[in-house]
Amino acid sequence: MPEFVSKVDMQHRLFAELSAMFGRETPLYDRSLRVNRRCNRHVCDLLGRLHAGFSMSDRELERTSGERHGAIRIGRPDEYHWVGRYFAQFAMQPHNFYDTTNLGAKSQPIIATAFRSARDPAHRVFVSLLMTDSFDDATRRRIEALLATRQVFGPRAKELIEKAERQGGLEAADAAALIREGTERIFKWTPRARDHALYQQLCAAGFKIAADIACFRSHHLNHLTPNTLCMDLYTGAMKFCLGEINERAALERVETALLRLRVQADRDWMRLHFKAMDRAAIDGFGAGTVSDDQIEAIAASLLDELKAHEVLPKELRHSGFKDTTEGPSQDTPVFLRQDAYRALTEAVEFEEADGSTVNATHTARFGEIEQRFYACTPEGRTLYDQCLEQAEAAIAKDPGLAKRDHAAYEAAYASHFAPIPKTLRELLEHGLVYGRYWATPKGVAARGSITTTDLHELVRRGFADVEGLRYEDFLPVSAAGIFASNLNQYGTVATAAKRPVYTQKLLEDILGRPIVDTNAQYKGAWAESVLATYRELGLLGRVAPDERDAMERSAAEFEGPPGTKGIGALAAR
Ligand code: OOG
Ligand code: NI
Repeated sequence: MPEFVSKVDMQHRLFAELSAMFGRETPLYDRSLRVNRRCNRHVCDLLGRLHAGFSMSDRELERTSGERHGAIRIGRPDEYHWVGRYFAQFAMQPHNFYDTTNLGAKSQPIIATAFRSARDPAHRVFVSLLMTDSFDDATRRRIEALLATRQVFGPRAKELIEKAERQGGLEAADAAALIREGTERIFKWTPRARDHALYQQLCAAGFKIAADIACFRSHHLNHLTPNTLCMDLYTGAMKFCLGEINERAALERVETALLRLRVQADRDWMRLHFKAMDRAAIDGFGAGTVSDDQIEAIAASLLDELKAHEVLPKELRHSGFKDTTEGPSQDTPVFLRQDAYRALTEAVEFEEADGSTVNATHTARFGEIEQRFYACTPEGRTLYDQCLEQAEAAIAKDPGLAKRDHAAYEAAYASHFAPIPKTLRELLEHGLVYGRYWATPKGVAARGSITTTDLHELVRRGFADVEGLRYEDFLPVSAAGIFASNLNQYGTVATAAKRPVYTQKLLEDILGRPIVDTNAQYKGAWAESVLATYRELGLLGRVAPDERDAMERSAAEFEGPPGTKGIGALAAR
């Protein structure tokens, strides 16, 4: 029997190599990783004082910092199909259907899914498909004609994928070759494009997204996004390094971020941010304190390091850092927060049909970063959407505020998220986020004498414990905003005579595989853990039969489609 490489190991290697590739292509990405590393190091210094016993070596920090999400944009359904088969070899399945064609001012002619592992996802890729039928016939024909002449998946990649499907995996040399197909061809940036006239015409008509996809020879990564332990620390640091704010302003932002973190970084925060860390180890940390002076010292030390090593030389060109962070306000730990340095203007050589070349530029690849929080229930999502809509409407009335007075902007933005509670316990008690529950030794010892089945009461009395489920997916509105801001073009209006309606089924047919609905997965993980908790506490018999049935149905669904296992298998760790 041949020895196959584990698909999850292949996934880690693919993303490590994509990260190295992207760093070579884009030096600013590498610098942003270094800035993030310095920020995270200083966060760990603070956490070490706040949680007596916590420490993290540089090596451990590096190991926990490998998580990435990428974004690629595909032009043809058959290419999209191959992308699905490619990622399946890395234990990544399509999760959720995103339709950005109907988001008002932020609409793009794109449908998408995100590939990730169902269980304990490490990396993800947001894969978009350009819907050429949302354009008028003439535009559509030109885009499709150009797309028809490119081949991103070469014979070698297809052969390896077919072999892996046949065998059920790949041996080491083939696995390495499949990863190389990704880093050397499929996701590699090439500064070579085609048909400058079409490029200009598409851009001028407001179809930049189509130009970005159709005129290039590969599915280059648009961005590759690392995680940060503290978004506001990182954005302050990056704005300083890019020369957008002076040292005094930077110090103020960095100190503010650390002061907030001192309050926010409780045990639940630790569980959320260090998902590989042993639960018992986190519970065993003692309560420490961090004085204002110590925070000042940590902030000063970070600024010194940035000044010495990371400030971008004046002559290196960039397009600046965004002024506002996408997602919830800094004090609202739901979904995810994302920010970015703006898309770089890169030299591109267009090859024309007559063999001549045109030197031009293209602006699309940008430098995103994110911080992930708790997964919302449908009720939580509705409340979040309402808050976001109000916040965006208010901010639109004074778009210059964030630049003029960042603190005032933050306060105004946060005020619209006030209806959402700020701690995990409150979020759970209001049914706004999903948790994973388990019985404590104290609870198991009290088995027989416990009478309540109220989960929150069980947690309050120490009979059960809970952690929040981390949000592992994307947000349609943020995603659309990301397209718009990095293309610097809001809203692409469909020009087709009859506006098509796109369905999940359509994308599933293109992929030839089902798309996982992650809401059912989060709910299933919750239900499975609650049932196990009741069972261990001897309370199953007290749960109303219809409630129990519903939970059992959710838990069963959560196993997911064949070949996948739900996130909840984690509960067994
Ligand atoms: C993908 C946009 C979606 C995110 O973080 O929401 C995305 C793209 O720009 O191609 O990456
Ligand atoms: Ni992204």
